[in-house]
Amino acid sequence: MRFPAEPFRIKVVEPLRRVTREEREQRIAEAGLNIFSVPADTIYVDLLTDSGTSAMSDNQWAGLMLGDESYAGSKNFYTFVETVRDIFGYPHVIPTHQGRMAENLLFTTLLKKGDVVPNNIHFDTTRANVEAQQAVALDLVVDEGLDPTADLPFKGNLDPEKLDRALAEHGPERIPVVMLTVTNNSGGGQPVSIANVKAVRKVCDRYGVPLFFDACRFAENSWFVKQREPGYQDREVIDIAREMFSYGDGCTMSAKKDGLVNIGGFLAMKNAEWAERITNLLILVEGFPTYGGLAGRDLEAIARGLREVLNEDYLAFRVGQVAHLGDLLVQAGVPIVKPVGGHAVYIDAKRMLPHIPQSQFPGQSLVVALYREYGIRAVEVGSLMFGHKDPKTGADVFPQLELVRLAIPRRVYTTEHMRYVADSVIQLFNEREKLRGLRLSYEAPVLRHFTARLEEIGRADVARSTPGRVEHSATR
Ligand code: P70
Repeated sequence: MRFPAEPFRIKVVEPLRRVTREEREQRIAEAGLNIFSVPADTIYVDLLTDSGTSAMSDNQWAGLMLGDESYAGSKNFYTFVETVRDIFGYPHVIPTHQGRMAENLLFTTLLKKGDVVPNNIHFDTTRANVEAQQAVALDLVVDEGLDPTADLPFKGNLDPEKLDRALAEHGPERIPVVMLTVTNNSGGGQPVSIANVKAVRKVCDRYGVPLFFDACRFAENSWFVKQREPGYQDREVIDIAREMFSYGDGCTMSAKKDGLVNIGGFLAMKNAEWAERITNLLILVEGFPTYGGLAGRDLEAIARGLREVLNEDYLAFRVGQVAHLGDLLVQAGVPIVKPVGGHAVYIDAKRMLPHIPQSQFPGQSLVVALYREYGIRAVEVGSLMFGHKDPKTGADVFPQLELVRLAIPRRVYTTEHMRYVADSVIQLFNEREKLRGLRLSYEAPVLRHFTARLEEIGRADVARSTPGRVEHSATR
């Protein structure tokens, strides 16, 4: 084992139900081949998301008991604000029930029709919240960030030259904010370097435009900086995080990731006038400013989670466990995005399934097979999530990357679970020519992947009768 063993022991366990292949076959058919519609208790290893799926520590659970549920002025709010200020450095802290509400409040307040928001790559909810204001979400990641084979340390970087061109072309008056997503989820969980943050800040300053972080996975990003960026090896991760945020004007945060909680988020910023406008909106849609859609106990759990996530033993294990899964797949020849990101392994479905055209959702085809054959839930980050019709020509537009994400919940699965996942993916890889394309039978106008229904084109029974396939007692 080339990474540290779990720096925790298990005090409470959640038993997993045994489910037969036949039941899964039926469940996924009923779900219209949409993995979001499958009951979670029919899944053995659930890698749908690392969001809101963390195991909280005994310290966080103890914090829940100290929840002060006063409508206004809960003591947990003050602990929460103090913690966010200490790590992020922004004076105005606004709690929200999760990340997308932070995005919604920010963009509703700042954007008007026709505005443009640059980002390294917008994640789905961020893009949808920009577009809901009839503004344009511009992805300006460095070119190598879109090349799954380029094994480089900071593929999440935003290209400062592309940003400069965008600002010159659209004018700073149409760009109210520049965003930087750390780590860059849609590009494979790749980190952004501090040098890049500084370079982006410089361009923003030249045009007088503020810089905000989408900070969901800030601790994992800071860990990568410590591992990979010259000059940061001897710095504490918390100091790296503080330095990174010092170059920004604020952040949106989904605490469901690096807050190590099951629900929660926040906005934090320097600008008092924006904070006031957003707070007024918060009262309308979330709640009083000292709870913002959360219980007092949730605020306490976030405050404690934000400290724990910066523990370097935890981060070494966390990022190491994800990398270990990636290594097992690489050794077997499975094409994945390299290097492995902080929270997930991304399988390159375009290269794994070249016989399925992007118009037939190769990524989703793999997702369906992983559930049906092995009880594993992954998520497609490709043509189903990001494909759309060109508003002018009506032609299908597909994203450059067609990925299947195996997102690893924090502190939830053991290394043996990772081996089971690796064995399963490798089996499917060895039988990949049996996978078939899919077609859509229903799609919603926005964020279609959550509710879409699909059908298999020329259904083939993958692996069912193949000798030597992985059997796992827990799923048979
Ligand atoms: C994920 C989840 C959420 C997210 C994010 C970034 C960079 C904002 C948000 C919104 C979403 C998801 C995707 C597929 C399946 C399940 C869930 N990302 N910015 O897993 O935060 O969810 O709290 O509103 O990654 O990557 P929130």
